[in-house]
Amino acid sequence: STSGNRATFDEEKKDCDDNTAISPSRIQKEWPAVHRWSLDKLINDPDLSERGFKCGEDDDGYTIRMKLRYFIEYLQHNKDDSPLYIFDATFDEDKFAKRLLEDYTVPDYFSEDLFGLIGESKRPPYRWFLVGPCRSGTTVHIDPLGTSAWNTLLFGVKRWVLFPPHVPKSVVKGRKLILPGEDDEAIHYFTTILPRIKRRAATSGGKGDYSNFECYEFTQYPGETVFVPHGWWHAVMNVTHTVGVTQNYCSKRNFDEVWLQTRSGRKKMACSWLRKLQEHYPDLARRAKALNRRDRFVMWEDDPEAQRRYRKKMADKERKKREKREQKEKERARKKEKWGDHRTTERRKETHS
Ligand SMILES: O=C(O)CCC(=O)C(=O)O
Ligand SMILES: [Fe+2]
Repeated sequence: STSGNRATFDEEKKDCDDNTAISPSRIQKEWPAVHRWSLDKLINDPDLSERGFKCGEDDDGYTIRMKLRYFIEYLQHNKDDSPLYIFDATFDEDKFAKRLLEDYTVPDYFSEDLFGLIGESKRPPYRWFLVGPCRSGTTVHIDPLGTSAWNTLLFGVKRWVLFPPHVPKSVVKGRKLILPGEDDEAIHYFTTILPRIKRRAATSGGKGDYSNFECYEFTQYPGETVFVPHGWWHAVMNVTHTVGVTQNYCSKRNFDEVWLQTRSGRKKMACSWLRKLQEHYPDLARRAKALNRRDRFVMWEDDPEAQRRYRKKMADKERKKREKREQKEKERARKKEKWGDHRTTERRKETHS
């Protein structure tokens, strides 16, 4: 993180109220969330303020949670270049935090939800409660499993950029435009890398990787919903503190793409999904099977070799996890032996006496 980002960011903030290209529609006026999801209300919300929400991962990929009350304090006081961001997909499993589900409803446009056939506990994560401090963001990516998404902002301001699927990964990532030692945080992407990408696109004469280059930049305000079509690259930066919600979904329109990615990305789940589709949407099950025939794709349950590989992979994963845990415990024990259990308290006592 370079402090240069901060300066550029403050500059950007001044002129980000243009509203170009894709104009999000104002459709969420009746949600209770409109009144409940301001920072002032959230910090005093009896159902939410004491609940832990996922706001990051440690170096080993373990979830970091923080009580909402503490996170909002952190958000208001931190000076981090790229702050933590609440991105929580399991609030519905908490007896109190699941109240959030009463605060909004899925917009009519996006009501079809074919993964819903699979059941809450088995389906891939699909809805996130988002609380983003100013300057936090999401680096450029495509959403998983061919899903499309809607993203509604209730509080604050977000800056977006979208690239159509035909723009190559190396271009959207700015691969050849990043200098050694530059970081890959969202704020740096918006302030530095994206302008370089656009400059390069403008000077490349529409040749090579930059042929048909397109990107759409716009600013999202409270009450507005952004639609992210499947396969589109996108990045987001929180221009102010923000609160929002996003859901990913599979509908008839993106079914083919979702099927192709799910059958190989979630092999076991794809089998039970196909059975459910067969029951409730026979036309889609036919489409899935036709795609399998076209590609000579063999489903997991018909493929003993894949099952063996899968079991081995899971066993390896489990073993690695166990080893890591044991390693951590050893380290902890070693530190305890070296410093004792209450080093800081003891020292404080000494200085006071
Ligand atoms: O609101 C954001 O930060 C973007 C979220 C997003 O793109 C995602 O969840 O995939
Ligand atoms: Fe996304």
